[in-house]
Amino acid sequence: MATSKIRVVDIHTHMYPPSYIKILESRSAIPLVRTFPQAADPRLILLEAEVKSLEEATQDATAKLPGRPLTSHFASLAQKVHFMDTHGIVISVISLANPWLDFLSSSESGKMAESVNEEFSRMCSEHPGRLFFFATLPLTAPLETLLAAVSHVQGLKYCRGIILGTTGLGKGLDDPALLPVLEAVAAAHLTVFLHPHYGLPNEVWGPRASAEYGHVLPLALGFPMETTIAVTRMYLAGVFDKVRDLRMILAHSGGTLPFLAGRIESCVLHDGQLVREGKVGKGRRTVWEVLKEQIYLDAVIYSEVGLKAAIDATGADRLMFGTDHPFFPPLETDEQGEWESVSLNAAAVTKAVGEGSGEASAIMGGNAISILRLDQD
Ligand code: 5CU
Repeated sequence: MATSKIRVVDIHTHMYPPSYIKILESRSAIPLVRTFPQAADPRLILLEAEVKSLEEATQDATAKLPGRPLTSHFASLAQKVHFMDTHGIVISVISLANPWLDFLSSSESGKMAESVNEEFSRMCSEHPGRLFFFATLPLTAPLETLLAAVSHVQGLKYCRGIILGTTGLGKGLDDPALLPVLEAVAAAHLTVFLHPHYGLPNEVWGPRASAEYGHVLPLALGFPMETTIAVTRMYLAGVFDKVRDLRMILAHSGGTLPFLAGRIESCVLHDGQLVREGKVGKGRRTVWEVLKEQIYLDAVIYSEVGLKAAIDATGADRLMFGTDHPFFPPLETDEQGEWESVSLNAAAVTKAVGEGSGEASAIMGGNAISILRLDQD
């Protein structure tokens, strides 16, 4: 990456620690890891959209392989550091990848969260100053366990926030039962990194998708729409007003929020029910205001067009570079070399705000260092 003198920080970068991979290997429903005689690497199968091809490959050894190869990039810390060094990344804020602990029973998730968070903490301590992490919460556990998990991760030296999916306790992020958790997270000064996993229902993609369109529809459209819907529900439920100290980084530059915020605003203003119920009166913070006051966006959008919309929506001082490593590896060049998915995001920043500009330096690392306190141990 052409980023001389800039301290590059990657805030969107995942891992599955070995203990988590073990659980996936033992499972028969997604998420799971499965080996196939025709492939060298095991396959990591995560998404609902991959279930059909999993069934087909299980029955027919000539069928296309489901999911994605589970390479060393997913679980090896040495590989993460090699990736950072290859791309000039000085600091990474690592997080467990989707679907986190969502599939564990309420009796299992508390213990697993504790051990995964300790494992991330240990990994960070092996590279002091270079690695920080977003912790994982046991969302299927009882409230008491969840709140204890927030206290636990607050005390972990390298923890700077929590990674959160869109399901919350099972009913979404506008669920009033989730408020005590969001309040505890905000009070602990932990930034939420909101990340999608479930996308949209499979039927939306049509009957040709599984055989012909690869992962494009669920990843390019399902993920961003999921984030957009989750945050809009939070906004409509007044969650941002109820938890004013809540700070959220939205994955993939906020899904489609920067583009759709104006339409959301207009729909609110013109909604008879909301107006009748007094929800559109004086004192209401607009979506735009919430975006500028409580939301940060990552810069994982791969083009300057999307990035400019993100900058317009929240301000260049609220955007943070990310790679989405270990997802989107190069398919035709060496995985140990430079990744095109990374250079696309870096180039988008340069094209949007100008090479060597103060804004470029802020987005590529400066913002993350100050927002996530990465210059403090
Ligand atoms: O390629 C994928 O499926 C994914 C995923 O599951 N999670 C993610 O963060 N990026 C890509």
